[in-house]
Amino acid sequence: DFTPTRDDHFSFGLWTVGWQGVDVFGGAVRPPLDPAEAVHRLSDLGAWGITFHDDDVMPFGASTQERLDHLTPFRKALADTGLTVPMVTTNLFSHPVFRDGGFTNNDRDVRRFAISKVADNIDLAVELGARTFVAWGGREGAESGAAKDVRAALDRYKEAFDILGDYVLAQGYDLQFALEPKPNEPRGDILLPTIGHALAFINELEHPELVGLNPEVGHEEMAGLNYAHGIAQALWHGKLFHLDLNGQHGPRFDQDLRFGAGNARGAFWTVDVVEHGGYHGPRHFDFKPPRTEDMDGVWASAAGCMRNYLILKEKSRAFRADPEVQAALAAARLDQLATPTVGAGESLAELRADTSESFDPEQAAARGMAFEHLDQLALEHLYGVR
Ligand code: GLT
Ligand code: MN
Ligand code: MN
Ligand code: MN
Repeated sequence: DFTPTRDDHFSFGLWTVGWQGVDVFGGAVRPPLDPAEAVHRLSDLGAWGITFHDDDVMPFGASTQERLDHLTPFRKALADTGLTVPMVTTNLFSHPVFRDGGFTNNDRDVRRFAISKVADNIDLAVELGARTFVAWGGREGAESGAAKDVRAALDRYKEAFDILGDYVLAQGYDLQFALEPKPNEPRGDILLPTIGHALAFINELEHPELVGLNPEVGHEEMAGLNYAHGIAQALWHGKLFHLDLNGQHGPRFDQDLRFGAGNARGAFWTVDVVEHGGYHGPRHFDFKPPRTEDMDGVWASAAGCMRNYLILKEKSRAFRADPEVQAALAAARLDQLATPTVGAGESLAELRADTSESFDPEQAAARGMAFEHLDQLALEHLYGVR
C-alpha cells in the first residue's frame, strides 16, 4: 500500500499545515496551530521531517527568553517523536518592515537588519541539525519600473549571500543555501524569477559551492515552465539541494495545491526525475490546504501529498520496468542520446569527413522518432490501465 514511513524522507513546512487561510480577500478560517502539535500530527502521518521560518515558531522580534519559551516545547516534540529538522528558512516578507524586501530593500538599514535576522536563524538552524537553509525572496522585486535598479539590487543580493557564506565557513557550519525562485506574487515581478535566473546568479557569488536551489513545482509552472525539466537541469549542474513539491494548474496565481493535484502529468515526470535522476535530499512539501478545509481537511491534505507521491513513485517504477516501455525507449533512441556525439579521440576533421562520406540527410529525415507510442505507454501507466 501507499503508507509513508520515515524511510521515504517526507518533510513539511510548519507554515503549510499551519496556514490559517488568510488571503487577499478574507481573514483566517482556521485557528492557530501549535508547532508542537504539528510535529506530533505529522509524525503520526508518517512524515520524517519538519521545516520552519523563524517567525513560525517564535514571534517576530522575540527576546532571548521568549525564544526559549517557544523553542522548548517544539524541541520536546521533536525529541518525543524523532522527527528531524532538515531545513530552516527565514521570514523576510511578512513584517511591514519588509514591504520592499530584505536583502534588496532600497533602505540600507532594512537590508542590514535582514542579514542579521538571517544570521541569527542560521545559528538556530545548525543547532537543530538542519543541513539546508532556504532563501525565498518573495518580497525582493517591484511593481513598477524606476523603483528598482535591478543591477544594483543584484549587487546587494550577492553581497548578502557572500557575507552569509563567509559566516557559515568561518563558523565551520555544515550548511548549504538553497535559493527558491518565483516569478511573481507577492511582488509584481520578483528577482531571480526562475530556476535558470537563479543558476546564473549563483555563478556570480564568492562561494558558489555553498549555494544551490530549492525549486517549487507551482512557481516554475506559474512561469509556464516544465518543472521536471527544470529540476533535471538543476541536477545536471549539481545544484538541486532541496525541493518544494506541490500542485498548480498552469500560469495563474500561486495555488500551492497538495502534491499530485493540479498538473498530474507533470507530477508523474517530477517523481520520475526525483526518483531516478540522482536526487537524494528530502521530499519536502510546500502546499496550502485550501481555505475550504477545517483541521481534519488539513491533515487529509497533508496525507494526500505523501500518498500521491508514493502512488506516482510506484507508477514511475512500473513504467521503467515494463518490457514494452524498454523496447519503446530503444525505438526512441534514448541510448543514442546518452552516447557522445564525437568518438573518443576523434577530431572535428574526422567527423566532417565521415559525415560527408556516409551521412544521407534525406534518409535520416525520413525516420520517425517513435515518441508518441512511448508517451502513450507513460500515460497508460499514469491512467492506471497498465
Ligand atoms: C512562503 C512561500 C513559499 C516558500 C516559503 C519559504 S514561505 O509560503 O510561498 O513558496 O517556500 O520561505
Ligand atoms: Mn516554496
Ligand atoms: Mn507556491
Ligand atoms: Mn507559497
